[in-house]
Amino acid sequence: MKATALAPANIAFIKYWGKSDDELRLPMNPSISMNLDSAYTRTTVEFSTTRDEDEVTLLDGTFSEQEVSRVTQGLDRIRQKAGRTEKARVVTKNTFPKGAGSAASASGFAALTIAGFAALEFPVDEKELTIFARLGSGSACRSIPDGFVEWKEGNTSDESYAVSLYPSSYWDLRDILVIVDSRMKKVSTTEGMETVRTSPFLTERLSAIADRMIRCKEALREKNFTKLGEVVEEDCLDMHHVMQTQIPPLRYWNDATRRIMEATKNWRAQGIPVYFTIDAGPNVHLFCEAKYEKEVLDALVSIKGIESIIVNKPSRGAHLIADHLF
Ligand code: 2P0
Repeated sequence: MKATALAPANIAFIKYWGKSDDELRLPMNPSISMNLDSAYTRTTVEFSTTRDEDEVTLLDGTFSEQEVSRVTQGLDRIRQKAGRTEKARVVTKNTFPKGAGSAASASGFAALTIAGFAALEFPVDEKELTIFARLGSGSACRSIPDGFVEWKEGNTSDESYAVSLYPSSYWDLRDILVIVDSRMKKVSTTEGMETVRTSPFLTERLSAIADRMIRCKEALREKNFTKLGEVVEEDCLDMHHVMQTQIPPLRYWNDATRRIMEATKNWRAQGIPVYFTIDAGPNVHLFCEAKYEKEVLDALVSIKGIESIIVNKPSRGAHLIADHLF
């Protein structure tokens, strides 16, 4: 009754920000993302008949009580579906800083879902796995299918699931994750989204999403990098506009974030096709085609305030692996 899964973090091209149903984590809008091969979570789950309660451990860090209870609730949903009652030991490890806006909850719940069902040897198809991952953390559903992924918003839990648009081998892009602050953010994404309706710009963003989804899918289909970059930056800035105009306002950027955003524009003017996107934190994802990776990394050397850099290629989705964490 033991299994281990590896799940990638994902970076959204069209972002998820705002829920139409908080409990079911139904998003207000569909989203599109790419799985990241160097930013991932490994999780081992072992159920045992002799265990009295669930035990949840994060290696290289700590979970808050709230986070532990979110994991336990995820285990409860898995147990309920599989018709089982055994308690579990869960050990998990990230390759990147948790809570710094680089989607640790996405890879975490994707890994927990895959490992949990596998440990109970309970077969669940990919669509349903994405639904269970979504119930733990919305964006986690996008870490399950391969490569480039769409999360359909849906009006019911069954309709809100993720599918692969293209496999990871489809387009050799790079996501260069520039960490400028690896500390936990003060406001979690779940809390941040609870006040999304206080922004007067929410409605405007939502009405622009259908067109952006079309442009993003066209850019992927045509492998048109400029078209992709433009729509991704547009939606990133729009989401942060909504965040910054919520009450209370969510301001995630720091000086280094702004320096990189400004530099990206200059690098493009100098002939390096590179665009940025930023999640709910100060860290910046720079993306480019593989052939420009070195130029972007060289350009970053002149930027002050960078803690570390993680270069990601498109990744396959969450899957089982043989090496357990305990
Ligand atoms: C995204 N983010 O699409 C957007 C961009 C953050 C900014 O999905 O409350 O941690 O657990 O469903 O999944 C982060 O949201 O939120 C997120 P919950 P989650 O990647």
